[in-house]
Amino acid sequence: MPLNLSTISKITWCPGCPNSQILVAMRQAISALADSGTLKIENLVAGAGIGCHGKISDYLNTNAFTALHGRLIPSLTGIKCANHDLTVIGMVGDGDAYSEGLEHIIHAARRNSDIKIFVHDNQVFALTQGQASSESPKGFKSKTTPAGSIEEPFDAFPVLLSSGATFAARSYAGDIARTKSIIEAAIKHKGFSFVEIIQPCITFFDTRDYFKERVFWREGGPAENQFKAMELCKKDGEKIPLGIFYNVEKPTFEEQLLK
Ligand SMILES: Cc1ncc(C[n+]2csc(CCOP(=O)(O)OP(=O)(O)O)c2C)c(N)n1
Ligand code: SF4
Ligand SMILES: [Mg+2]
Repeated sequence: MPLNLSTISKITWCPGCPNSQILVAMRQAISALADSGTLKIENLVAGAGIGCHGKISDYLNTNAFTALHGRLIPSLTGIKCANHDLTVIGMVGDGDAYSEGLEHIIHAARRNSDIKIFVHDNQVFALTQGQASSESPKGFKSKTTPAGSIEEPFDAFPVLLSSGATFAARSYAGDIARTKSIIEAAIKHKGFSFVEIIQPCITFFDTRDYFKERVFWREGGPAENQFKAMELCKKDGEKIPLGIFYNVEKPTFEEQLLK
């Protein structure tokens, strides 16, 4: 069954918002997986958090829901536990995944829960109009940090890799083709997949030029262990590597539940 887009809601993101690029990549990945027989659309559950990113679940036309802010990930784990036949994906903001509710992503990685998490990382609370998030860079000026943020941003990669994530990747929304490939690989992966997608917010924190100059696709395959993966994903001075850093198979939380 192909992805039917005939009845989706009206798109209300700001014109030009890079969330639209993630939406296109997500639709293309889901359609490709359905066409190849890897995924049944009727078995796909697409959850989202509360934030601008969260509207994406309205625009996919799959089984979808939005969770309480900061509580998407335990909802996804519960859904997968209840029905192992479902493919469970979640689109979540940097505020939703890394600020309020940070503990959930760590425990999902630790359990190797068979859910796929896509973080729309725009380094800001966009829906609530531009406050600093735990991803905002030091010095970021906003309504809550008028003199500039005095905090260093949170880096999820070392935390999630050391917690047990079995798939870790970073992408850039502006590169739809590669984002689509990474989403496909993350959905195919059996176990916990973590993909951080850099997604500028053109209204409250327009980082398009900043990232265009700094992101690059690294050569070579994923690392053979989590410590090497931490090296691969590290920002090298001003340069920001993109790609799949880690992809290994381990027993999942859900498949061990009924043993
Ligand atoms: C429990 C709870 N706390 C706080 C809020 C207010 N709130 C709504 S969206 C949001 C931040 C959204 O930021 P992010 O998750 O990064 O998503 P974005 O809008 O940037 O896509 C906050 C704090 C809420 N709705 N519910
Ligand atoms: S506020 Fe930012 S993230 Fe939200 S729709 Fe507009 S550009 Fe996109
Ligand atoms: Mg955000």
